[in-house]
Amino acid sequence: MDYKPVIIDALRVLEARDRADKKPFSVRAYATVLRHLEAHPAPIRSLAEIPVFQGVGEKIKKKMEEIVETGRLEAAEKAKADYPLEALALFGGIYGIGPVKARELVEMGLRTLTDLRVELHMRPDLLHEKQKAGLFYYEDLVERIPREEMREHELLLQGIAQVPMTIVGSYRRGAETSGDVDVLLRVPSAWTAAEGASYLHKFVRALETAGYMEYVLALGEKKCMGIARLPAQNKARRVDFLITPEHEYACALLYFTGSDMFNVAFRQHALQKGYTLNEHIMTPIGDAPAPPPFHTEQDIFRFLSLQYVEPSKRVEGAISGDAQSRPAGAAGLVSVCSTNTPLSLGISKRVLIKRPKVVYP
Ligand code: TTP
Ligand code: MG
Repeated sequence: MDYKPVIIDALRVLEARDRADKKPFSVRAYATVLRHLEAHPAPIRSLAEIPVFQGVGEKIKKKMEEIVETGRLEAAEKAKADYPLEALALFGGIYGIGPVKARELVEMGLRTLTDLRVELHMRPDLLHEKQKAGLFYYEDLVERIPREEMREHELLLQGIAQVPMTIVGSYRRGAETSGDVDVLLRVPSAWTAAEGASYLHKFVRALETAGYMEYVLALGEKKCMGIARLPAQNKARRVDFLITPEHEYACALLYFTGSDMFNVAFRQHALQKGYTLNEHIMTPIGDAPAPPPFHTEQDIFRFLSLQYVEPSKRVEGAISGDAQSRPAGAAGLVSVCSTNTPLSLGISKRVLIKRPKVVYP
């Protein structure tokens, strides 16, 4: 018998358990071995056929041995019994609900959205207002937005913004569907924070008046997160607006265009050149010279001696392989001066711990 599918299932359960328990290093270890196992071409029918993977420790190896010897993994059986993983994932997928709250709901015996809605009816303080909005809009918000609809958001917003704006994220990368509408609003560098905030508040008010913005989740000086709906559409969508002064615009455009994997590889490359990079600014480390002002993304690539990568090519750093090894795919960063040596980190999406999307001001 080939135990590989049993091993994969059991390790997936443990990965999910440790994600629920917020153990990122352990999650990463399971993700690594799972990636290797999924790519492993041969069956695993005996102890001798258990493959040795680089970076996979003794503990996980023992678990694979237990499965080959007994046909099951006790820790995974126990995890399945203790952790209703589907319910945890369901509740954790509601906007505003993190792993701790999801766990609390599951421990109360709740398993489905209906359970949660009924319980909330009896105990209105079970969720705070934003979580309630997340639950209310859940069915709409889990759906991805078709590109044609994204274009309609763009047209509507351009008509109201009164400052240059760009929809970034997956839309700018040319994706056929997007999870949300990420918008950068470019304002003059001379504006004070108060002027920026005043503009943002007026803009959001105008979106409400237009019947577009339906629920404001968070509104700060520079950022607004909300739930909006196009006039003729029946689905509510997540929208994020970010005020960016002109002198930070290139860095913001690069960062929020992503993808997140591309950003990781890009920042790593900047570090090698002696700079840290975030969504606002590039900063020299030690005695590296100060960078010039960046007006465009191309300026940033050029400064770091990289060939420009079109947004549509900014996909994962490289699809698989260990952090040190694999060369980049089409999206790999290519150094202009080092005879086209790919510089991607070769980080797989699975090992990347995404920062949580939900941010409360
Ligand atoms: P997201 O909207 O989370 O991602 P996305 O637009 O690429 O994908 P989706 O269609 O699912 O919405 O974030 C926008 C960009 O912000 C993302 O492409 C890159 C950057 N970002 C990071 O670099 N790291 C992160 O952890 C997150 C959440 C975003
Ligand atoms: Mg997005």
